[in-house]
Amino acid sequence: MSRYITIAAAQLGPIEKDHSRESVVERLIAMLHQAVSSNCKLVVFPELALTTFFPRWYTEDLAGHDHYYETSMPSPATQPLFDEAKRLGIGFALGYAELTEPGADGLQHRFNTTVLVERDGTIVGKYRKVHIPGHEDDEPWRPFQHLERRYFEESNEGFGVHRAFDGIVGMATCNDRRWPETYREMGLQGVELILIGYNTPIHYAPDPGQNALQGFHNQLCMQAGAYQNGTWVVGVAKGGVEAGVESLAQSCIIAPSGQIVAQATTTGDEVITARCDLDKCKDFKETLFNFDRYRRPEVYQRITSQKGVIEPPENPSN
Ligand code: CDV
Repeated sequence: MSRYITIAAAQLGPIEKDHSRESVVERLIAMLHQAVSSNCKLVVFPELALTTFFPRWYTEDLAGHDHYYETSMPSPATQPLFDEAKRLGIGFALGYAELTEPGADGLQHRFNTTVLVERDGTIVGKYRKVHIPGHEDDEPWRPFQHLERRYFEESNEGFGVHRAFDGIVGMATCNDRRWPETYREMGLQGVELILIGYNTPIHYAPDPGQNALQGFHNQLCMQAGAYQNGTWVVGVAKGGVEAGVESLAQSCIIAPSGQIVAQATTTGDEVITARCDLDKCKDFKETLFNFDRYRRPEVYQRITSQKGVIEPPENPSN
């Protein structure tokens, strides 16, 4: 059996501080049209796709930066994207900064969120980023800041999956893609398609030795996650030089075999597509990675009971 869906990864080039939401949404809609002309049913946009990557600027006054967040989805600025996608019968995943209504604690919360929208315009679900990288406080020694931990809370909602697009679909965001737990949590729910947006600066200040490996690590973690869980993975960048900071592009679509079947060739706005057979997941889920038959959760207990590394005691004879 085959269950084909043609999917687009809609890579974005830079969004500068003075670019309006409206102008960005126009770019997204232009890519939506390109995707439709390639018969796509789903378009995946990057992490924080509506604004510049604002966590690179330190602020004492978080509330003074609330204009970077959406308080509703669709928001007034994104409504034209929702309307056009529905008219065209195409679904999408969109990363954005979310400022919630006050919760039971009376507080508003800030999340790095992705919304998944079906072909008929209904919202399938939201994913709020779990692994928040970077730092909370100003670190002036860095050439630029990565203050995601100041601007966003860690979500405790985990990695849910959804029955959508005639398959089982999950989401993750940027740094999540480096953690095997991300994929396995969804793999254990039978995921067939994982959608991942990212903003990855080439320069990694804590260890610049990793700069030259950014592209390699990007592919390494997403290809491994796809293969080890028998799932399609769509990785979508906001790439290029934004506010003087160069970010990785290299958006790609990865098959359950772990092979890359489509990859961006530029660092700007670019739509890549692939015709994905969701039934291909079974080739891996029912053989080498037949979880029910071969997994040994009883010997994996550290995975959920322990956070950091606990080394064995020193050998007394040394
Ligand atoms: N937006 C991100 O999560 N970026 C991180 C960087 C800071 C390492 C990433 O994992 O790509």
